[in-house]
Amino acid sequence: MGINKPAILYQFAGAAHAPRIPLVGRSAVLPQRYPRTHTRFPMPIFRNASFQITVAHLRDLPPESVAEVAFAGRSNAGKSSAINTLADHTRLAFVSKTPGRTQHLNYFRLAEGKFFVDLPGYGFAKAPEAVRSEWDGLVGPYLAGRSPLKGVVLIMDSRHPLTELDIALIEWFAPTDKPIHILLTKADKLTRQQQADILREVREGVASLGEQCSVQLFSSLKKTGIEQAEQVLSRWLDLQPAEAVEKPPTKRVLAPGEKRNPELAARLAARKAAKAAKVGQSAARQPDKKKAPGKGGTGG
Ligand SMILES: Nc1nc2c(ncn2[C@@H]2O[C@H](COP(=O)(O)OP(=O)(O)OP(=O)(O)O)[C@@H](O)[C@H]2O)c(=O)[nH]1
Ligand SMILES: [Mg+2]
Repeated sequence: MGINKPAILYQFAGAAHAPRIPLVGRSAVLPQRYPRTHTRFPMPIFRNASFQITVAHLRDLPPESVAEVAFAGRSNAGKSSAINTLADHTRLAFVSKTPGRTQHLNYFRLAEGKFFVDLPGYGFAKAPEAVRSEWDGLVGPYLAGRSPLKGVVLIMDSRHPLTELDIALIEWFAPTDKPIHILLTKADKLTRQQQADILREVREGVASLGEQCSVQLFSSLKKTGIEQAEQVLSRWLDLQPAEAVEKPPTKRVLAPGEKRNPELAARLAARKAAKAAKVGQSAARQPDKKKAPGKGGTGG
């Protein structure tokens, strides 16, 4: 089997005491085909996410956090991509084709005291000893003992779900009684039928955990599964859309009786006039534009 023999499995020390989760038949590598895409009309719930801090030692965990959700999973499964997708950002969390790039705990602030935490991946056999021991000293104790941690989003490549290490992580985290939400990501690489099969298979695989563990399909590439994930995570974080939207207003509203600075008012009026003139010009040009052959467009 193509699974890296778990070089870091020993880190899940509690695994032996936890109930074993039956792993039902796993599919081999599946052929690539793209499913229908969906358009997203997002709630702005995680869209104000901003990078907060990288944590390399437990003592540096942000004390102001009241609620956080950690993204765990194998190296290269798509954790950082999922954070970017949920935040509707292309480069918030660092995404790489090279496994093992996220090596510390990266905190992304969503609202006052609320965070997403991007964790280093596990199962990367080539990671240097120092990186692997970080799991021991940092990620393991963090997952087991961090009180603001509300739950774990476990990211799995939907073509290779529930690897030995994923199961070890579930068994190790389950005794905390905190919820686990599995994102079967890269779903764009499966057909609709394969997606349905994998979803059923993984649900059956974790059924013994009952409501503590939920499962869904996801694709950062095709932006699917976002609303479903948003619903779960905003509930965990007790985060309302209004709370997440903290952007300062772009226009300053004048106080009652306050007069606009005359110089600024003149500049604004000039800008408005220039804009109106530009719109008028382009409207006048429009009939000619229609007749011209389109450059690389769909018309002919
Ligand atoms: N097709 C497809 N590719 C994806 C998707 N999500 C992530 N990828 C790709 O998978 C690779 C790894 O993605 P990352 O988000 O960096 O994975 P990670 O789990 O954060 O990896 P580490 O930080 O190394 O543990 C990148 O090349 C991504 O572009 C997806 O939904 N569909
Ligand atoms: Mg990453």
